[in-house]
Amino acid sequence: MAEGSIRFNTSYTSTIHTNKSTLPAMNGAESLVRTLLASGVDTCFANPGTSEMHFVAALDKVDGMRCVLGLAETIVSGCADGYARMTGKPAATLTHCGPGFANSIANVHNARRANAPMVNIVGDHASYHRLLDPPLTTDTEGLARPVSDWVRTSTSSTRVGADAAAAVQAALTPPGQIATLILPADTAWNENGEVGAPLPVPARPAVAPDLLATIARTLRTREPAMLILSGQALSEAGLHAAHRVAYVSGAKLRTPTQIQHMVRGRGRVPVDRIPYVVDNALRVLAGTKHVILVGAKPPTAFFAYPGKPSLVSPPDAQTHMLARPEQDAVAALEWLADELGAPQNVPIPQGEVKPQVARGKFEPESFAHTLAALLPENCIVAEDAVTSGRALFAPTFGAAPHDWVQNTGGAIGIGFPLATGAALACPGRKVVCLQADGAGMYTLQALWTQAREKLDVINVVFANRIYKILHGELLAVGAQPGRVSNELFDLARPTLDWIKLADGMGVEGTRVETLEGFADAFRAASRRRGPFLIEFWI
Ligand SMILES: Cc1ncc(C[n+]2csc(CCOP(=O)(O)OP(=O)(O)O)c2C)c(N)n1
Repeated sequence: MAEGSIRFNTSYTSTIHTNKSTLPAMNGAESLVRTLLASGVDTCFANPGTSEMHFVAALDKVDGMRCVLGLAETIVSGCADGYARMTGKPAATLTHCGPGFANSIANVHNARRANAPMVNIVGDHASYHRLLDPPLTTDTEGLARPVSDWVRTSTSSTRVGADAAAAVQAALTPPGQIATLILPADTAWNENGEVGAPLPVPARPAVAPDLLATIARTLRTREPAMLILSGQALSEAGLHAAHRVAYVSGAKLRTPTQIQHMVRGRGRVPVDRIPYVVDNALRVLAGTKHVILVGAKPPTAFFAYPGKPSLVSPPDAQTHMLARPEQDAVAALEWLADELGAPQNVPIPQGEVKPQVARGKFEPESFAHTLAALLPENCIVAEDAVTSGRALFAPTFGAAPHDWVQNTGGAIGIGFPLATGAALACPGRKVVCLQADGAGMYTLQALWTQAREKLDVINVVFANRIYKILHGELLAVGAQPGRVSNELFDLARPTLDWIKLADGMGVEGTRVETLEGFADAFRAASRRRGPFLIEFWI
């Protein structure tokens, strides 16, 4: 499709009729529900309050929206992220006024960093009431703006439908965006609501042929090159095309340190990520003359450290932007592979280490081999494992085929809700949540949603009872450990009991202390349906 052309996404519109003349009069809230459904948004993660009561009543009245309660707003947004990453379409979130939305922000930020489409509906005070400065009054738009690509406050019930349709359009605009629609309560309860017609979604712009030709010329020089693949390039088709390019040109392939969604496992192209630790990242990119970005940003360290570079590519390397995140990276890679004369089918290398259940205490590497041997076919891995996950990526290339979603924005506490949203999006698929304990404490309420919705999730908690990464970061910035840092990084006083925490929210669990114990527990959990938690005491 030509650059800038508009595609109408008919799959979302076929079953819903929006003919005004056939519908009785409705308020703004009902027009909102009907518009969301007409635009293909049929799942709503919610934590409502008084200003959203008309929306809740409209959800009672109109069939078709699956509503899921999250017991904190950051669960709501994390679930919507997991749902969007697995379906490619937005869920709605429903939160209460500025403070409720503010609670959701960390995981809205993570979703934005994953280019996940999301439609946030934020109820607010009625416009005339706001003037009196009641307690929940705040600058709701101001809170929404930094984590949203599109923000609007509806000004009348008649506008709500059209605004909601525009929000869905914004969310679906490539590469996937955050749209936040703020609804003063009177826009929801006033009559004269009108259902908004679904709006066309822009297609991914194509990469300019001249640019592709220039990159083909660069690759033909066979100077050391690395393609950094992100977003659409980590789909089956994207990886296949990138692998062909690498095969004919000798270019290396990597992903950024954080990935939003990647298909992986046996038979899929194994592409490792750029390591988190700066010195290791520098080693991986050393000698590279051409860094070719495919939906990715220039390779930048997570943090600055005294005396270390921020960019981990060599200073003399040339950086080329093959495809921006919103562009059609798959078509660009396919063109490049054909232009370079790559065969259609290039053999996919098998992982060097065979997946195998290891024995003994937890070690990141031996755990990775163990997990690789156990991951069920076609499962979804949701990872927020922090230091316990550092070695997971490469050994699991040899696992059964699976999808991997991960914390992309660095705001910890995404694993449980991401897994919950993914499980809701993909009934019938096992979800494996890999969650560090400190990060897990931010969003453990998602376990309750898993239990309530009977979701098929195996939650693995790495219980090291410490903010382990921060010990390393302290040294990395050149500081020394002391009494206060030890106190601030310690989670052992009192000890968190994950079995009891899970039990209190309706999720059964078991504690393991060895890799063989983990393997037994994981196999048993794989055979049953519904949520389960394995606390790995490490
Ligand atoms: C929202 C948010 N708050 C705080 C931090 C800072 N932070 C980064 S890692 C970390 C501790 C992680 O500990 P844990 O989850 O137990 O993993 P471990 O380091 O033990 O592997 C903290 C507090 C952050 N990244 N995001």
